[in-house]
Amino acid sequence: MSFSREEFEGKGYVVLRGLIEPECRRAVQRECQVLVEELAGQLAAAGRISQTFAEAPFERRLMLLYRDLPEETPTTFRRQLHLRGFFGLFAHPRLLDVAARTLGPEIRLYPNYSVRPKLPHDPRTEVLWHQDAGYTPGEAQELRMMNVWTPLVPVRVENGCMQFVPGSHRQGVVEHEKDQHYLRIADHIIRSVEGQAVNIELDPGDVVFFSNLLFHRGLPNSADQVRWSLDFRYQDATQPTLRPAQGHLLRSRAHPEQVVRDAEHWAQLSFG
Ligand SMILES: O=C(O)CCC(=O)C(=O)O
Repeated sequence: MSFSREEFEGKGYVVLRGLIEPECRRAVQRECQVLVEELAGQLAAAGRISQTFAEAPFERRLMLLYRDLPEETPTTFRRQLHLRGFFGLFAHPRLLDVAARTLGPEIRLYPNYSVRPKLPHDPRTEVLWHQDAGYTPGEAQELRMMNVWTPLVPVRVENGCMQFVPGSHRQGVVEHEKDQHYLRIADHIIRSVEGQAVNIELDPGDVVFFSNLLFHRGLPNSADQVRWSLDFRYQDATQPTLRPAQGHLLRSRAHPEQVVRDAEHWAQLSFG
């Protein structure tokens, strides 16, 4: 399945099925398991849990670890992602090829890359209607970016898939209001288009590219397992990030010596 730039520009998103190979996904999942193992060790050492659920499946272990500590459940991992196994996904050649067709030859990983373990019935993980650009101060509509979202488990409405409003990226950056955990698009703007929302149901290996101006949200998870996913963003690296952090260069004709070389190099760097 190939990427259509016309579709991306028309709808504001494109789904590509089966793009990430099992080997790459397994490497990512192994690193997520390392993160969970670390948390289990910390909770056990602090006497906060009586068992570490070492045999529990990936989809359930984090949930079991925190079942008596709901307020403390991690909702995102960011600073922890400089582990070797994440590099193959963030710098996946096919993802970078797609990004290069729209953004050009200078591509950075924008300093906003996350793993989200969306736990069931946790209000802190219901991501409200927003545009990513709504979170960036200044001239965010000028940023040439492509967002990527990909799951490690099958994602449906029931376990908290994303919803998009097709074509909404053409409205520019709209008014956002502060809610308890997230920003959300002002009611008078979202109300008129919410009925057009589509569910973005994906399987492991599938990827969705979407505009940083697209109206989107992440539904709550009402299943009995963790909805593991990753979201990250590519940007034309000739532009400023409009954030204090500069991200990491993944492709460059102008400055090849500054590109993150490989997984070892990635693991020596830090978030930002
Ligand atoms: O994963 C989710 O539920 C929401 C993610 C999101 O809003 C994003 O990637 O911008």
